[in-house]
Amino acid sequence: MRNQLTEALSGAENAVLLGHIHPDGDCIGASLGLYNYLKEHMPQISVELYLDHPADKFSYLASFDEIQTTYDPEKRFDVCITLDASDTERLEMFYPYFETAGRTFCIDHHRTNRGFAQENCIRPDASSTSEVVYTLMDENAVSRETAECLYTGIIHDTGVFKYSSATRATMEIAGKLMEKGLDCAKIIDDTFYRKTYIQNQILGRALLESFLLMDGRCIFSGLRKKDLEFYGADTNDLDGIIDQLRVTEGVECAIFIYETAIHEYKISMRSNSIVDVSKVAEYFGGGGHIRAAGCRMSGTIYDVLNNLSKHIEIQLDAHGEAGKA
Ligand SMILES: [Mn+2]
Repeated sequence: MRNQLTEALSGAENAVLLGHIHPDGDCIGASLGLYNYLKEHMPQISVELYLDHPADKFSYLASFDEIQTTYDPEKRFDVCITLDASDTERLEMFYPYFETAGRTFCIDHHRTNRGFAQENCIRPDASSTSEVVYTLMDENAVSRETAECLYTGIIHDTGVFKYSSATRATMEIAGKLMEKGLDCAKIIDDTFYRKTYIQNQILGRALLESFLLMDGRCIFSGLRKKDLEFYGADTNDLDGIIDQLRVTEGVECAIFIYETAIHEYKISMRSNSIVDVSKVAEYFGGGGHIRAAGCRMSGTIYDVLNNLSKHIEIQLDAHGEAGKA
């Protein structure tokens, strides 16, 4: 089968797979899925996968132990494949592998991705990069191990098939992956719903600290570095906070921010039906999707909140005006 993937790898002796900084379930699932697939079906190519601190809860995925986490300046690769990274900055410390590779191929589903590689397979209508990766594979050649990786990725980027990004195509692919013999209920519980004690504590703290604004149409919560330190939480422990904020009754838009260094914040935004949060994130140098996006900002918690809320309010007001017309 010839497609963009086999074209990109033709004649290569070695290849490197890269994801984005703070890799999420989709990034880890898509890159490990492709890694396993290439090892199984293109053994003539030596493949390496580099990710920044993948969370241990994904250690049940095949070849998780083979993920490399530190950059080696001595290494050069014939081909570099990036997965789930919307721009080259998201490759962070592994960017030099991309820069020095003989050929580059980008596989992604972020709307804001401008196609930064020589070859690009960017499908903004796909639920996840894991879904895109599946379409580049020979269906019959997908092993149970590879299927488990891709299924995990789809689960994570669709909030267990709940977000509007989960289409009929997503469900059909997930169905084909299930048929490879996956214990889907266990995957969903273990990687999506199970929380450590610390994660429950920090979730509780974030909910206690939250407050409503814009007549209850927006909810905001912010955690400082010292809050994370108090609970012994790291950034991997913050998954799911934004989703709980989003389902607050009456809320259209949720914002969750946490401090990464003094007066430096990482921002996550979600919306339900009106606000295009990717526009807001892009304005501040970030990116994402209409209903889920993020960026980084500096200042105090209140500077960040004021700057974001201006942009959100404009969209809410414009929607209100359009409704009256
Ligand atoms: Mn993704």
